Amino acid sequence: MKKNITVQKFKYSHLGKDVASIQHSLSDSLTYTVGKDPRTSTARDWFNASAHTVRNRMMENWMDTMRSYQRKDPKRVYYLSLEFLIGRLFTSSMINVGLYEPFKQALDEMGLDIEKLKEVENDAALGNGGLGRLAACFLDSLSTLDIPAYGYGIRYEYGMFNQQIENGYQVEHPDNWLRYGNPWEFPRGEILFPVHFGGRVVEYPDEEGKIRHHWVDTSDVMAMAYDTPIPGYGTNTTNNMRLWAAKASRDFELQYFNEGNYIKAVEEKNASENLSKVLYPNDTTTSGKELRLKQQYFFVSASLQDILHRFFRNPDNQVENLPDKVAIQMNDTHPAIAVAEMMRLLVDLHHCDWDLAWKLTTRIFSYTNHTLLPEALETWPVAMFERFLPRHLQIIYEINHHFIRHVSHMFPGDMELLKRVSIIQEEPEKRIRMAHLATVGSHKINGVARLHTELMKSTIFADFYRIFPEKIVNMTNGVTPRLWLLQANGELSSLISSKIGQDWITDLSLLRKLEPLAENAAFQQAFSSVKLSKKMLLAECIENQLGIKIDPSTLFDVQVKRIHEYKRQLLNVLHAITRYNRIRHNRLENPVARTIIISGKAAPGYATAKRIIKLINDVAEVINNDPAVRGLLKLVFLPNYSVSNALRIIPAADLSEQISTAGTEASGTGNMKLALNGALTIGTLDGANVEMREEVGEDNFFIFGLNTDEVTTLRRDGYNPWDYYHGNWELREALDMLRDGFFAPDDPTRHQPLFDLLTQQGDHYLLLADYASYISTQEQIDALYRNQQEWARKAILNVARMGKFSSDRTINEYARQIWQVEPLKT
Ligand code: 26Q
Repeated sequence: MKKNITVQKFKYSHLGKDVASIQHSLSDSLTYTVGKDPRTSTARDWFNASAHTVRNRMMENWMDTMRSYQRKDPKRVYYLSLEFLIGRLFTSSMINVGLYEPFKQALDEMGLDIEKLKEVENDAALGNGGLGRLAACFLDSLSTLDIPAYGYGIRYEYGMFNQQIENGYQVEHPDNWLRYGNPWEFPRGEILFPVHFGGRVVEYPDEEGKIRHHWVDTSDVMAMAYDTPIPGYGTNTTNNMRLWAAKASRDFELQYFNEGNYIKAVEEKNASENLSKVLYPNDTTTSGKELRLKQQYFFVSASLQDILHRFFRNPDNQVENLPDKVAIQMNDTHPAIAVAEMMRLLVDLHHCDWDLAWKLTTRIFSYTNHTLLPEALETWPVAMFERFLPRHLQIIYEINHHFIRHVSHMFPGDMELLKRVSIIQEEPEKRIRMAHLATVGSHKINGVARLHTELMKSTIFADFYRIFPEKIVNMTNGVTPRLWLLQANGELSSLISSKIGQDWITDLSLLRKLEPLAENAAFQQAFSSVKLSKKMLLAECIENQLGIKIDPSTLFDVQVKRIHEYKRQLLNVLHAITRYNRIRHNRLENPVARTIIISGKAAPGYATAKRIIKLINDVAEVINNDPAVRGLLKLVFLPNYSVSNALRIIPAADLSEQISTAGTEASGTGNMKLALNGALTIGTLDGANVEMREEVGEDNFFIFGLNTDEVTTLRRDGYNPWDYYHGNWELREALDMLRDGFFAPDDPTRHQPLFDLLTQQGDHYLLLADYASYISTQEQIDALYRNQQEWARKAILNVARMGKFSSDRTINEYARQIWQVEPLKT
């Protein structure tokens, strides 16, 4: 860390937010920052000038916030996440600092179209899906609520891959999002921490004869900070998201001098910088790759060094007070190595004794669980730890030793219990269970919806619930209304504000004031025409992109999320096929025209998910080109689901598909975004659907299928998908079409593996068991759609009753019940 220089004369510009000041800054930025002549400037040049103009107007608040944190040294929250799925920042930043309207006008007057400039920006797609987007929504809420907070993560050079569809198949392309630079980040060349790997541990006695540990002969990588300001909405608080990039340490250059092997030195330098190269695109099955574990330790180590450095900068702070100033939230187990790293820093470097260090550590940390699926629970081979985190391995063994002793005192003689809860899994190979490490090392662990938390207690964390009954708490997810309503749907936002004012933007529970308007015909009319205009925009987009014409007057039936068996996109396809059969064989009395829209990415190594994408495209090809369909059905797969695409799709949805097998979707957050934009939900009693239905009322929410208890019972009693196959001729008809290659005339066996999955292989996610209930619920939805007023009434009630699902409410709960942090106004 470099020494500061004191200056005599300094004052802020306090840049104006009026149209004239903005225009002045725009021409300054274009000339002096972008370095372009307006006569030869492109949309990208104007975007860059605009981004700088916006960014400059966040700096003073940002610095004031950081300065006030430094002066008052409040307790801070550190949100550690391998993922921040931010999306674009141009519009969000303008909205949050109150610049949007004057900025638009400034550009208008100059003859520039703000919509065109927005499209220039690449998404920061530094996340897979729900978990990453949740982290981004949380940052927005933390700033808006004036909570002293930092997001810590990795500055991946390549984010989530871009999905192209070629011949119906997913093809992945690298996301080189930084190619044209990133105007929102500030490289901090001086904020640089070494991160150690490998080497060995030596023990030595200190002056008092206590055994100490030195981790030596390591190879080091440097972590360099890149900071992005996160302004709150309507407040001065502007927090920091600090992302780490790997830089080779100088050692690599020295090696070159010492060994004279220039090429090798450069190769190794390169290899060490690979650490922050790419986001792993798996969202359920763990990759098991060494580089992934290295990424985890890399960002954890840098973040903890930074946190402790900040803590000890205040000379009044003593190590004993660490939990009074520091709360660290681990977003899933991905940063769970932080528990061992904190112990190492406290014991080996700060010479705390073990018991004190452990007390501090557990008071500081808390852990959020996002999944119950066994294949998603992270474990790492002990051998891998031995190789590059040898000291951490010792510490984990020590933690486990203390923990196991504690449990054996509580439950004497229960050896099976000890085996089950041990941080070390013994069979078939020795592995470290990261969820156990995170649980033992935290004072609170939380699920992300009430049902999910209850299932944690009764299933995968049942033993821990017995051992630490107070530890497991629920924090139902939420989404930020600034992005998912105000920005996604300016038209609906204006309509709402015209009736109830603007306070809903920071207090979403106020949407309840709309309830009486649900009965009002004029309001229903206005609401429906906003929806129609969003559907027209999406239709235009789809036609431009895919050449498919869709009719905005049809029911837009939307399923957008990662492609996974448990999310059951296949069930959606079975419905599409059934509907197609009913239409072409004239089995419908009064058909309702539908457009089924599906979007989402498959993990590149997930063969079944990729087959599902190909099937959707194959079925779409047949349905969309069969004249017998007579405009009553279209199926569209929209490529490359992303935050930006979500912002176009979600406001246009009439129906939201949340159809996971009960007990598998921890919460879901797309469900909240869609309902907030006036879509009705067809869903199972899973994740947050349960609480959404409770809020909006069962008459306004379409539930179908088995609940979690029924799922458990059916599986226990022996589920046989063939019973359903033989018991329902329409289901059999649809499945046989898969088996017989109806949708793959060029390769009739192509969809057989999917048929087999749902039949011979036991249909693990119980699609066939839920099929009949799903289809009949879809019929009820058709019936309701025929009555447009009634539909609008229910949709309005959904919007009015979504208040609970603001991430502001979620963050307030975390702040009070887990972090014990207070807001601090700047
Ligand atoms: C783990 C190890 C190695 C490589 C990758 C991963 C990995 C990465 C991302 C594992 C899981 C994820 C993401 C999980 C996720 O997005 N879960 C979702 O979290 C949402 C927010 O809580 C919930 O709403 C969803 O229900 C849940 O599926």
